[in-house]
Amino acid sequence: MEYTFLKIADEGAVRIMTISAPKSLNALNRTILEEIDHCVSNIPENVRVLVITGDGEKSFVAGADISQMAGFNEEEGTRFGEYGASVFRKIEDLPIPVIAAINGFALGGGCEIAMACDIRIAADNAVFGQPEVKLGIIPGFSGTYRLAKLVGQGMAKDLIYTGRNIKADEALRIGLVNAVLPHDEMMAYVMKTASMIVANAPRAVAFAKRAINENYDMDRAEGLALENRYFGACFATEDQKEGMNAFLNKRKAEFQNK
Ligand code: CO8
Repeated sequence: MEYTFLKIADEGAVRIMTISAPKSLNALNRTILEEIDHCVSNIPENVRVLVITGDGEKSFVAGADISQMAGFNEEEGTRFGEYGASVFRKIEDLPIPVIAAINGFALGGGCEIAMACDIRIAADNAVFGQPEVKLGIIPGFSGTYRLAKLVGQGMAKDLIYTGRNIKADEALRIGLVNAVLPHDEMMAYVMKTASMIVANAPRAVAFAKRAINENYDMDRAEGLALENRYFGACFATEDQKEGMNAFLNKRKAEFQNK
């Protein structure tokens, strides 16, 4: 599929998906969501990490497209929210890690797509916020759920009720992002993080992601039992044999994703 609003680039086993709608600071309209949906539904097997970023110097994603939402009635609003949330859920459920490379504004739906990623790395000019109540709506792409999970209910309520923006250093302090880098060093750090993941056993990384995601809403007994099942499943992989064999023979492991 030819994309109008996405630029796709592969660097080794890392796929970089750049959201590109410069006129609206990469705001998400229905077509962009459909393109993201298509992209994440068609990740080739050799890709081990997906990086999501925004085009330009200034903005990651400035939210959902307000001009498109302005005329919605209740049913259309519900459907748009449902669709966006389902696309973000696909990102969260990808079997490979997804890194958000946040190069500027991450507001509303922009903060929400970043929160659906596994790891968030921000440039020092990044600005985060859930300003929806200023527009008469609430975070509708799963923001009330994921923000509260990530930074705690108290801070999520503060950010969502006030609609205030926060800078990258505060986002780091409250645990919304993993790291903050000078703008021109951010992508190198993202790629270094991605390459560290790529060097590891793909099945083990995938099992770890599933265990963390799936035990999120479980109680301790269920969560630990789930982890134990994935742990056991690792021993049915060739990569476990290779990884341990390589360690014992003091050589670098050559993982086959098997
Ligand atoms: N939607 C549409 N257009 C946008 C958006 C947006 N979210 N953000 C920026 N733009 C457009 C501006 O309208 C402007 O267009 P034009 O040049 O034609 O006037 C262009 O991008 C550049 O923007 P500014 O001139 O405003 O640039 P500034 O540097 O002055 O300001 C800001 C940058 C602070 C990012 C500012 O543009 C802004 O506040 N944008 C809106 C941010 C926002 O409120 N985001 C949340 C949107 S709501 C949302 O995401 C809900 C998600 C859940 C949806 C559920 C569905 C029901």
